[in-house]
Order: sequence, then C-alpha cells, then structure tokens
Amino acid sequence: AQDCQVANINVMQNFDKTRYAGTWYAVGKKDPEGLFLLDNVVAQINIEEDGKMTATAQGRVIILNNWEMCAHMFATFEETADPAKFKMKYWGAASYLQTGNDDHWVIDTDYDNYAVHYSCRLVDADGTCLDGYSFIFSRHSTGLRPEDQPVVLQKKTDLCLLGKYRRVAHTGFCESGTSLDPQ
Ligand code: AZE
Repeated sequence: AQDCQVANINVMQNFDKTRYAGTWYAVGKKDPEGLFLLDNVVAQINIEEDGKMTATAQGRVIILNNWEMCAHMFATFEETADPAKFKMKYWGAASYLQTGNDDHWVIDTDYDNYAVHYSCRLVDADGTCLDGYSFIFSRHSTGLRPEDQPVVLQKKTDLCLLGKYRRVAHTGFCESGTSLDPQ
C-alpha cells in the first residue's frame, strides 16, 4: 500500500514483543510538530512479569528558555487487535517534560539489528497523516548495517516519509557525568 493512507500502512507480521525487548538506539527520526527529542535517543523496551510491554527512553531536548537537558521518559503500552500496533502512554521523570498518548506501530524489524517505528498523531480528512513521527532504531549505536539499509529505505518509502528523516547523533550527552542533566 503506497497510497499514503494511514489505515493502509502495513505493520510487522506476527510481531513478537519479547524479541522486541531490549535496547534500541534511534539512528534516524522524522519529527512531529512541536517539541521533540533532538538526539541521543535510546529506548529500552521491557516485558513485565504480567506480559505487558513498558519502556524507558532518554534523549536530548531543549525546553522553555533554551534549557538543554536529557529527558528521561517512561511509557506503558496498551495492546490492540493488531499485535504490532500499540497505544503508548508516556510521561517524563520531571513534570515539565511531555506527557502523551501516541500510537506506537512497529512497521518492520528483524529484532536483532533494526526496527522501523511509526506514529501518526493526526490523520487528515483525506486519510493521510497530518502530524506524526517515526524512528529508525538500531541495536547498534553506530547505525544500521549496510545490509539493512535498503530494507529500511523501502519502509520509509512505504510510509510516504522518504526524505523526511534526519540522522540521530549519539554523542554521549545522556550518559552519566557528561550532561547538564540535573537528575
Ligand atoms: C519512544 C519509544 C520508547 C518510549 C517513549 C518514546 C517517545 C518519547 C517521546 C518523548 C518526548 C519528550 C519531550 C520532552 C520535552 C517512541 C522513543 C516514551 C516522544 C518532547
């Protein structure tokens, strides 16, 4: 489906959340409107004892008055009829960070190297996405393996987001001792 209709987006078949668990480094992102994670984005997906998926994430942000910090975020996921489509409720460790309830769709992953994430926040009257974001995740902070690049490129195209991604730098900003993080 390449008609750019949110309802027709293909997601990962037979999605296995237990294999999705663990650390993912964002290596590419397409931003939504407004405040967003800038770089140094790392997500940690957990499967709790009750089988529910949760996550923590961090990333550099600039909030009001040009205050640069490392945002520490938490998320719980609600399952839907499609195992690769979740509703993600999220909040920040500090109250001045963002809270929200976003879709969290896993478009494609091989679980061991790459994952393509997608979230449309606002569907337009014509069925296309008016405001959304997407992350390209890697198990490796250094980026995607060359063999995964064509697969990811095809998925970006399928999402109608080709050319809208930026590379996500990992500079150590959110690693302990190197940031201005007050936490
Ligand atoms: C995501 C996957 C793992 C859990 C979470 C994610 C998204 C987090 C944000 C955070 C925004 C924070 C801002 C703070 C000022 C998708 C990486 C929580 C969108 C803008």
